[in-house]
Amino acid sequence: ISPISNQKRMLRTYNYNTLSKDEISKLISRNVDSSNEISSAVEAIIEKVKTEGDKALLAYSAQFDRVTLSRLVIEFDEIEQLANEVDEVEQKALEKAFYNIHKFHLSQLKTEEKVETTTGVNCWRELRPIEKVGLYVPGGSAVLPSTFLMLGIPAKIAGCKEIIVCSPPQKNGSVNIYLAYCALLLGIKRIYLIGGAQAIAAMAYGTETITKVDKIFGPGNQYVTKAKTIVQNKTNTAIDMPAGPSEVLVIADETANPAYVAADLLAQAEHGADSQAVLVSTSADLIEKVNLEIENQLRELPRKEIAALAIANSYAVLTSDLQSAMNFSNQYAPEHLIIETDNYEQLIPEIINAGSVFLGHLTPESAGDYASGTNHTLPTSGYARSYSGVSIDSFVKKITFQHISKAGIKNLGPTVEILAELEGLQAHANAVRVRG
Ligand code: HSO
Ligand code: ZN
Repeated sequence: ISPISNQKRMLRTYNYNTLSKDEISKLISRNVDSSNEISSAVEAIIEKVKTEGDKALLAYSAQFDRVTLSRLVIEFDEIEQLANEVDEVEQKALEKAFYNIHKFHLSQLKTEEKVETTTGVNCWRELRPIEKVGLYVPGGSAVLPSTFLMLGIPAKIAGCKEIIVCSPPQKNGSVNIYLAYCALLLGIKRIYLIGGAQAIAAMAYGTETITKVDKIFGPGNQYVTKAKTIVQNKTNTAIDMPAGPSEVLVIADETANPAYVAADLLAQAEHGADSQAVLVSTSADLIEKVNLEIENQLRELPRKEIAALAIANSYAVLTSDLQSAMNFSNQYAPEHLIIETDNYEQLIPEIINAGSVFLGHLTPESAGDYASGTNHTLPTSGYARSYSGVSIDSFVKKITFQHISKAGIKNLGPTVEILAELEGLQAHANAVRVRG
């Protein structure tokens, strides 16, 4: 696929009008494990955890985390001690985030009305929490206490009985103090020091110390994501979604501020070298200015090496109008969509595929990543076409109920009998007839 011009710029730029269908599908495809390399490594890890349990977990932390662990779990008294080390300003910030996320997620907990579908026949749904859930909190190149809040809060609100939390051990063989503080806020009593694909395997199969769970949640690197998809197929443990390397797509027109757009792209890029930050714009001039801004802002970032790799793995698309920009975005199905235009409202009905949307010039993705209230565990790699982000719904089952009265069975019975007979299922018809 040939980009528009010389490639001295940070972002390769393509012209939407000249891209063929094929080129677009190449451009939007990401994280395909074509050689199955990741798959086979992860299969081996899962097998070892399944057969050797805790012994395998300890061996993997020595191998992958380079820590020799004497225990796999941090208990509550140690959590309390660690949490004490968080300073007051940081505590307040974590509490504010907790409050907003809690408020937004609590509003999702709704009781549905009973429906009388026909006289004497009542149908309804009731929520029941998933009993045992496993939360994976990443801790590779960055420890993410915010992810702990994003998973722990809906799990608690939903009323899950057992909440297993796994996160990779720190170099000192313990847990990060901010995770400890989040555990206190959430009322979670232990944290397991297990990371990577081995944590997913442990929660799917259970080991001497880890309880097998009904559903596993949380983002991770490509190994973690692959492990989630494999255990979902092999066991009766479900997963939230295949959440892989993080990504953002920014739609911006000439009304956008290039410094804001660049900052948003870089916020994504610093997550990891495999992250992707895509700019779709109606203005060649804006793309040019954003490139300059990226260059300047990148220089100042502590994680500039990582961010630069991700930017090299990213691109810009020039479109002739906002509708085409939205068409591209819908095909890409981004985890995060930021719309930096004055008239973002007109575009809302046109959004078909996106995990979470940020509207206007003053709404950075970072707000949603941490503290506005929405969840940041979202479908990546095009899965926003068919998956939603994590919410209360992810932690509950919705069970349907029905009750039929005397009048109801008289009213509905004949319909059921006819349908049973036309399917040739006499016993079904009888189950109604004996009640008549
Ligand atoms: N952007 C990430 C979430 C995150 N950002 C955590 C910072 N910390 C995936 O939505
Ligand atoms: Zn982020």
